[in-house]
Amino acid sequence: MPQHPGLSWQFSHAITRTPADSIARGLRAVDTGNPDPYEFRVQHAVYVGALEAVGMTVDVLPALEDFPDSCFVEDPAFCLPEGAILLRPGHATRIDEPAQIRSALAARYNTVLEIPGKGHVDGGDVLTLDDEILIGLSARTDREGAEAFAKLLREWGYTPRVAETPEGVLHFKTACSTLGDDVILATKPMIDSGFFGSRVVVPVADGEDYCANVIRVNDVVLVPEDYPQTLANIEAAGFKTRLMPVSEPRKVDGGLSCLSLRFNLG
Ligand code: CIR
Repeated sequence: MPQHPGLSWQFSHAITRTPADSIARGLRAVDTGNPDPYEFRVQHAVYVGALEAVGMTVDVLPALEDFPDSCFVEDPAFCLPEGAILLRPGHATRIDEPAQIRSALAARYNTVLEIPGKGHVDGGDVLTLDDEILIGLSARTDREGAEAFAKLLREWGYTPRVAETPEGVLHFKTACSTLGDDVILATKPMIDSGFFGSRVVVPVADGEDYCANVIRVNDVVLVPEDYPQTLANIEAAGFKTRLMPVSEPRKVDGGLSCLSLRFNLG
């Protein structure tokens, strides 16, 4: 029985940040060439347009040259209807990003908290479901951060659960996404992990792992282009889709969820 139906996909607002020229030296696990900042900004504008097309108000923050990965605004904060929580990203070059996004959150929320202590959490490791919030331990999110974050979520009446992100996966949500209440898109290792219990799991096709990161926004699922089999699986599960160009964010391990903070102010 969902406790918060629509929590993971019904949104009124989003915050994004324009990619800086410095995105060309953004972090990546495997070097397939630098993203082109101009082309990245074109793809970012398409993404913002897609969020607006489903009825969301989108705040587009200015580029921050001193923070190459700062267009991935999902990582420094987490948003719920009750308020926003500033996180503590786990990579040294990103640790000051929460301070850079605080005022944009304060413009939309009366309540902006910080996770206490010294632990680390990247927003990319947090999967919101209708009945619980999964926090994946990863190279970026440690046990201390996950537990401190979980405590705040409990105080707001949510049910957090700490899980292990599969080996070699950057973020928990690199390998799975929510498609709807009780419906998840996930790679095979994620499915095999048993994290998702009795929920419906739509599989990511073999060889299409990047396509595990999609976003359901109101009545549409935004899906990276070039992954036809996974697209077909999502559509066969009954979801309306819209394809997004992602060649540039992909070069720096960024997916569609990473490019926005999405929230519902009613
Ligand atoms: C990083 O490694 O931090 C960025 N290049 C990519 C961040 C992707 N964010 C996410 O999955 N939430």
